Parts: sequence; structure tokens; C-alpha cells
Amino acid sequence: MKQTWRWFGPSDAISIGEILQTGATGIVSALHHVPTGQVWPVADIKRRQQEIERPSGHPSGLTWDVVESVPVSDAIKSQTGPMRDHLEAYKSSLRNLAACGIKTVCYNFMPVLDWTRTSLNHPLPNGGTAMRFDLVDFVAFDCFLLRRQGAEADYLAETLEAAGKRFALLSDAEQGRLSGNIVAGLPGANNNWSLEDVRRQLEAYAGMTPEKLCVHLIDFLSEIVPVAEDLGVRLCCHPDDPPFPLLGLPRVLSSLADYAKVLAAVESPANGVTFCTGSLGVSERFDPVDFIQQLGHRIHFVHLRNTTRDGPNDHNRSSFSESEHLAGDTDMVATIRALMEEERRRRAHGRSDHEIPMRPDHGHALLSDLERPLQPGYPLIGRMRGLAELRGVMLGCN
Ligand code: DNO
Repeated sequence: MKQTWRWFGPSDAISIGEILQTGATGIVSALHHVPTGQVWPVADIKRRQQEIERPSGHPSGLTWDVVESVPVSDAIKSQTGPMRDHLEAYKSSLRNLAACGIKTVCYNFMPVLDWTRTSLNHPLPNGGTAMRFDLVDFVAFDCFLLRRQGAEADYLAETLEAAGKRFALLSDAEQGRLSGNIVAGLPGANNNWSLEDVRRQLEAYAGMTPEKLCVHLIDFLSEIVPVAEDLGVRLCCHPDDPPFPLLGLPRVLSSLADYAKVLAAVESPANGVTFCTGSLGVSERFDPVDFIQQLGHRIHFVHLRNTTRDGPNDHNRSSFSESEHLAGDTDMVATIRALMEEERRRRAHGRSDHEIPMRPDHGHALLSDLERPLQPGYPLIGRMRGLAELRGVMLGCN
């Protein structure tokens, strides 16, 4: 697998020079300054390529291999407002990226909130920190801070009781931090909402069923995939993170069955998967090897990350912490072995995309990570440790 690294652009606290020292050989990036729904201009794409390939005028040896993400707007997801303009802009962005030679494009189809955590720096016994999703904290936020209408009906009585008790103990500062962690926009997420914005956004999805949202995803793909296919662009949808409904919003890419349905609806190599073990692995039913055996030929990008579930389960929702890359509920060695078998199959079939780009997804904040500005989930040392461990597994599976 090609070992890539997510870089948020010149505003990222980690430099291209530092990334080189991690041993990564490719970059995953996005034009985060272009508002969702607008066209990515060729000049901006080329500038980012320069920043990656020649950061100080000399070749770095790194290339921009994957876009994560060209965000899909809520207008497209909910089929409201400026949907048509946004679809046309999406096609133009793909054309511009392809013209610059960038052909792997990740996106997600989660309404309103992208990935969600309740704590961004949960202390670890070794002095580092990890990100965590605590279901009881989340329910406290939903029912007592956001005060979403009808929220109580979504939870078991025991969960509500635990959330009420937890909320009663939260100071004002802790309440603010909890809301901030959930809605203030994690890196790579689409937006930076206030509670009022979230309430307004949720209204746009009132009455939205998973079936309907899935139709909207398939409509989006039916329109965009033919353009991508002509351009040789491989789209790859990131799974729901976490893989269960939140805030009454439906989720449509949480399992193998969800992906199988959406991939079959628009049969094309341009309609593919971002295989994120950290997102899918929160579900007890996730079997990474089975997923790869069934849909591996459509996996265009891989996020390797691990999580550990804990606490009570409420309608298949649970708490989880982000673990070390090789620890946690997902068998990473079996996963990597299966992905490398998929690469061998591709080579045997003469596929030009036989080397699948992977990145160490997230990482604990460790050592000097704790003393420098940090994008939650994207520390230098923690990710480098993850990449080093994963690289060792890859060599062992060769
Ligand atoms: C979190 C990431 C997400 C992901 C987007 C893809 O670290 O996995 O931000 O990049 O959901 O669109």
C-alpha cells in the first residue's frame, strides 16, 4: 500500500519537511478554504501541488495523491436550495482536479455533522491523550444542551437517566467544552456550527428517513459518477463516523450491506469506497476481512485506525475510545493481510491502481505532540508511531 499522510495545507502546524521524516511517501489534502458548493479553481489546485511537491523550491519527493475531501453540500444531501448549482460545481471541481492529474477523491454523505467525538483529549495511563465518543455525554448534549425536540424518544430509559446525572455534574465550562467538541467542526469536517445553526440544519432534515437519504446518495452518484468515469477519477465514500444515527439524522453508509447496496446501484469503478476501519470498526458486526473479500475491488483509499468499545449499548450505539493502531477491536494484521491480497489480485488482473493509498488515521497525542498546536486526531508523533507500526505489519505480510 502507498503510505500517505493527511496534510491540511499551509495552515497545518505540521510541515511537509516533518512529514518527510515520518517515511510517508504521499499526501492527502484538500482546499479547505473553498466554501462547500463552490468550484475548486485550477490555480488553487496547482498552488497546493507546488506546496507539496516543491515546498522550498526543491522537489520533496511527495505528491498529492488523494483528495480528502471534496465535500458534498447539505443542499445536495437534503435535495434542497442550491442543489443544482452545487452539483455543477462538483463536476467542475472533478474536471479541474483531473486536469492536474489528481484522480482519487474522497467524500462523505453524513448530514449536518461530519465525524463526531465528545472528548478530544481523553487522558491515557501513559500520559498521552486519545479522542473518545462517550454515549452518555452525547445524550446529555442532545437532550439537555441542544434540547433537540423529541430527542428523549431515541434513547433507552437507562441511558437517559445516566445522561441526566452526568449533565447535573457538568460545570458551565464543561458544558461549553462538550458542545464545542461535538459541533465546533473537527479538522476536515464541513462546518463550524453554533447550537442555533445545528438546530436550523436539523430542520432541513425533518422527516428524512434512511431510505430517502440513500436515494439522495444514489441520485448524487448517478449524476456525478459518469463524469468521474470519463475523467478517470475514482470517487470513494467515507463511512459514517460513528456508524450509527446521531441527533435523529439518518446514516446510510455504516455497514457492508449499506456499501453493497450503494455500489450496486451505480456500477462503475468510479463509484468506490474509502475503507475506514476506525469508523466501521465501532460496530460489533464489522468484519474487515469479509468486507475486503466482498468489496475490495472497489476500495480506492484506506484509513487504518482502531477503536475500543465500552459501556452500555443503546440501539447498537456505544461509547468508544480511539486505541493504538494495532490494539482495539479490529484485527489490524488480518485487515492488512486481506488488503495486500487484494493488491495482489489487482496486479494479477493488470489493474493500474494495484497500489492502494493508505494513511495512518488519527493517533494518540504523545510526547512533543502535547506541547505544540494540534489538530484533534492529527498529531505528528502519534500518527508517526501508528504509521511505523502499520508499516511493520505490511512488511510482515509481504
Ligand atoms: C476524520 C476523517 C473525516 C473524513 C471525512 C471524509 O478524521 O476521517 O474528517 O476525512 O469525513 O469526508
